[in-house]
Order: sequence, then structure tokens, then C-alpha cells
Amino acid sequence: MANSISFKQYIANEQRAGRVDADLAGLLNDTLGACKQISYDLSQGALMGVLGMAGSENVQGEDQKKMDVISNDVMIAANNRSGFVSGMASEEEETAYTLPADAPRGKYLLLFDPLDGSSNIDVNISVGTIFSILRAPKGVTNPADKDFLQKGTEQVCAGFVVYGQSTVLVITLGKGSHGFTLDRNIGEFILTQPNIQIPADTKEFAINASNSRFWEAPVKRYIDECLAGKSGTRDKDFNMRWVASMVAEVYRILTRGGIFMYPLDSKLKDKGGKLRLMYEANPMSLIVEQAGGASNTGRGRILDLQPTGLHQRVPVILGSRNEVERVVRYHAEG
Ligand code: P6P
Repeated sequence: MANSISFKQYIANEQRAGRVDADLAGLLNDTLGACKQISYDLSQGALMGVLGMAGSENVQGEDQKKMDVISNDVMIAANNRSGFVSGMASEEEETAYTLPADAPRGKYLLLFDPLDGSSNIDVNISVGTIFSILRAPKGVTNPADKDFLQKGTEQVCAGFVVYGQSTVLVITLGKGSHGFTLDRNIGEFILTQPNIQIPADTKEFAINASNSRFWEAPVKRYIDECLAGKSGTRDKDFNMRWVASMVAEVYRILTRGGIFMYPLDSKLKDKGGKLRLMYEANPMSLIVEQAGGASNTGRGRILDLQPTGLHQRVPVILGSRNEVERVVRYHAEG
């Protein structure tokens, strides 16, 4: 695109403006290098023999895909000797990842879901990498799980890369959310969607409707009204989407509005929810709020939650602000 800047140029401008330091710039460039590798591996699919199951389980007790393991290894290898981080946390690692003893330690903590939505890989539906960056505690050589348990409002940066027909990075450094498309000819992410704004209203909701018998009353009330459309209390008909890939849902919502819901239900009550707070809900919530949307558990703002565990799960209701606020209101009304 004529006159569009690359991510490298964007981050250099942020450095000159004093909004980003050299370590954060280096960390982001290394992480995006890993995402370019993951994008390439995915694009090769069966040709590279990266489809199918790894034959192992992750800390969540979920069967790992080969690409879950590959993506996790690529993200760790890109960051474990850079000197920009002092520790990492991954959906695929049971506890905080300790850097090699001889590796330099840096200012930041990197948390990530290396391949979100990986159940979609074998059927060629979009998946993605989600990442969150926190400040590392000073003087701590090997951060423990507890050092990662910072509120979402403490995030220095949040981003995801969605591997779809095109590979797109969406990132926020706390001043808006911006989209960059990977130009494979030059291997650079190019600014294509500056200052994303989510429409406050929508006609599109995303929820896994096969769980409807487990939903709490406020969620059932909201979805029933959407399904009733003009014939009910809402003044419009709604459309439904469910891709089973959070990065794809969130990217759609950033692009044209919508509400995404993975609420608490009677099946998930003991676990606290489906989606993980530290490396799914928190980064996505910051990106969505920075794009003018809202993100809530139904009973409170997600970014305000005090984390209690590295793999803690939470309910997630995010997207077009007026719809999220309606669902929150229904929870308050009981
Ligand atoms: P379900 C993918 O496994 C994920 O964590 C999110 O990306 C996605 O929104 C959700 O789970 C899908 O859950 O129950 O539809 O398989």
C-alpha cells in the first residue's frame, strides 16, 4: 500500500517519541519473527507434515496438535536468549518458563497462547497467536508464577496474529489498536488498519449455542432476545457466527463490530470459565477496549481482575460496547 509504514518503522517512531524503549521494540520484533515462522509452517500444512495430533497433552489436559508444540517451541526459541525478557508463560507450559542459566535477563515478561483455536488447523480455519507483555519484577532472575499474576491493566502491550487468508497483526501499546498485514514479498508487517474503532452497536453475536442448556438466566435472556429479533423486544434481527477460534472472532469484531460470548455456565462453573485470563482474555480485552469496545465477565471488567493462577479461566463477554453493557445489565438484574 502506497505510503504505508512497516511495523519496524512504526515501532521506531514510537521509540523516538519515547513511548517504547529499545527492549520492548526488540521483544516485539523477535516475537513477530516467530509469528512469521508459524505463519509459514501453517501455510505449508500437510506438505510439511505439521497437521494432526502430537500424541501428548498440555497442562490443560487438552490433546496437543503438532502445531501447538511447534508454535510453542518457536515462540520460546525467539525470546529465550534475547535479553529482553526475564521469563515467559505459555498455555503449553505448566509453570513459568525459566530462561537458560547463561541467558541475559530483561525488563519484561512475555505471556502467550502460541496457537489459539488449534482444533481448527486440520480443517484449514483461521487460528492465531495471542501475546501479552508485562513488566518483570526488578531483581528477579527467575520469575515464578506469582510474578506473572498482574492485572490486565498492567499490560505494557497486547497483540495477536491471526493466520487467515492473510496474516494480520493487531496490537496495542495503550494508544489505540492497530492492524498490520504481512507482506510476504518483503517479510514485513505493513500498517493497514490504523486506530481501529469497534462500532458501539451490532447485529451479530458469537456464542457456542450447543451449550445453551447450561447457560445462566441473563445469557439465555440476551440470546433469546437476539433470536427473536424484530418479533421480540429488540428493534432488529440478528445474525450468528461461531468459528471456535477466538482470534478469528475478535478480528471480525474489530473489523465490523459484534459481541463474542464464552460465558460462565453450569458445565464450566467449577473451572471458572473456558478461556484463560492471562494469555487470552486479558490481551484481547485490552485490544478491544483500546478500539472503543468493552470486555467483561458479566459481573466485572476483565482488565480489573486480580489473577490468582497462571492458567486461571474466566467468562468472557466482549465487543460492541452497547451490547456488552446490555448483557452486564442483565446480569445485574439477575
Ligand atoms: P468450543 C479454542 O480452543 C478456544 O480456546 C477459543 O479460541 C475459542 O473461542 C473456544 O476455545 C472454542 O470453544 O467450546 O467452541 O470448542
